Amino acid sequence: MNEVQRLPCEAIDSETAIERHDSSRPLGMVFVPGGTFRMGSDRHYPEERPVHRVAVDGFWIDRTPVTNHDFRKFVNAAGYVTFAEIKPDAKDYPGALPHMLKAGSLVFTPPSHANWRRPYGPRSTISGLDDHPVVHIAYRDAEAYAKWAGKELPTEAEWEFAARGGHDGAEYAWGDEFTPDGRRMANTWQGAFPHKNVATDGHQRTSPVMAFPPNGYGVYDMIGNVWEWTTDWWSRRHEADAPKACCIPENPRGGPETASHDPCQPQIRIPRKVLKGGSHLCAPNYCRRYRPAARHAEPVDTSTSHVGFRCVLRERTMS
Ligand SMILES: [Ca+2]
Repeated sequence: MNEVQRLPCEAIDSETAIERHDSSRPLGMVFVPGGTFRMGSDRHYPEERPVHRVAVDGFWIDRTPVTNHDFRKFVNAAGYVTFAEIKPDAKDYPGALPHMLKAGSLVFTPPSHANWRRPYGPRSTISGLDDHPVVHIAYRDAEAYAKWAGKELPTEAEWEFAARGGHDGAEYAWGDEFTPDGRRMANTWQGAFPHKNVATDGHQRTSPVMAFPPNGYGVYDMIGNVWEWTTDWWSRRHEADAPKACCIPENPRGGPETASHDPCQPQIRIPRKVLKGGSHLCAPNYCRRYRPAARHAEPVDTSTSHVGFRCVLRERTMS
């Protein structure tokens, strides 16, 4: 096992999110003071470029991704049914063969008909995975949970700012070294993806949300474990850096929905959102996206075994 750093259970908010310790501190959330930071990276994939300055107001963010325990409370209270549990409507997928229109979600190792209750297919359960991130969550499922909890989903800029933990411009959420002093800081993939997962970090699949150390803001699991939804529509690259400090974008919310479609599949008009943080499937030989600047395009109707989410609260929402 990896070096597990856990807080006492009571530190995890297991009650409804809008309940608070006092009038100003939402349970299970961490305050990220606002500021200006360098978003993106010029050292990796094209979609992370260019590095550009962005300003965000202060906000609260969930200390961990939403867990199976949290999500079950929502489903039970609201009677909610996730996207992966509903049979697709043929009119939403013109040209799809009838046998393909089945309820389900994508899992890295093939079994079909997976959903959040059965993350690895029909014979799997989430028993014993209460403190793991909920997975198989389509964008609208994440939105529905956030609304129920009295919260919102983060923008890409908010998410990346929180993930950096005050290490502006650093490669990773904890600094410039991937494994400082040989220590594993996040649940990623060790070995050659996809055939060999040696799991020297102790986890073949998802891990408990506080299994690795928090970042500088006291936030857990921003990197690795599961990708996380943000509200921004996908864009192929970032805006250029502002020529003057006066013109730095404040609280940017991404580009237009129409630009988020996949140009390689023009017949499919399903818009895509930005995912952040990488997952337990990210391996050095395949996808070095276990960094705050990394981003990935995900169609809003797609849910998989390595995508989850967390929520934020903005000051104006609280007032
Ligand atoms: Ca792992």
